[in-house]
Amino acid sequence: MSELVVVTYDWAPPPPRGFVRDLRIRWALEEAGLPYRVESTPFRDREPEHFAHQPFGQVPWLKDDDVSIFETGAIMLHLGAKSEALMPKDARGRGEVTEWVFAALNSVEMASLPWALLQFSGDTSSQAFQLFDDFVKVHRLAHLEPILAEREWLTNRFSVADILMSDVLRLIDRFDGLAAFPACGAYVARAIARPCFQKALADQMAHFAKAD
Ligand SMILES: N[C@@H](CCC(=O)N[C@@H](CS)C(=O)NCC(=O)O)C(=O)O
Repeated sequence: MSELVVVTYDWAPPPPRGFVRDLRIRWALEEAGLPYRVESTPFRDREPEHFAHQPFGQVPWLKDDDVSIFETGAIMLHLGAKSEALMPKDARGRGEVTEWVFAALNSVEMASLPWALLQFSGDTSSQAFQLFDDFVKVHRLAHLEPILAEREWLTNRFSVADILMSDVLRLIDRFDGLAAFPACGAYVARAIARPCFQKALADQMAHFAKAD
């Protein structure tokens, strides 16, 4: 069996803890029951070695023996191919999961991330915030809501798509953005009630706390 290593920062300031994206990878690996270890890279002084693995100096990346992969979406697809707990093997099932992986990152997170950053900086009265608020709520959550009202998971079973979508929605929820979308809120609650999410979260919190 190959050696799987999740690389994240050695430390992070308190606000993003619990939301640093290595959590997505830890969660998937826990769901798959694949053994892995976690390595640290400096948060403050990012070395050339870091940029060689992640061109923007971000985290996480995954090492799978001599393969190194960055971008959480790409890592999820890589892990999905290793475990049916994360991604079905049949072409239809794989296609459905893959489209929701991209929807989570490319259709929802592309708007929710600037929305959350503006929330975080307290800039909620600007025109820019109004633009992203409409984008997230009117053009994304309002469409996701009836879908999630009828389904437990995005496809007919839990998959990497749910890890990504629920993590994306979790950040919106952090700033109360799901208040008018109860099915989205219930979906996040279902996802984070999973023991594998709870373990991943506790492990990430302990990892950063250790470096304080
Ligand atoms: N699209 C990337 C985003 C990675 C990302 O935003 N990582 C954050 C931590 S969650 C980071 O490293 N931020 C520090 C920085 O951008 O300098 C992915 O999904 O892997």
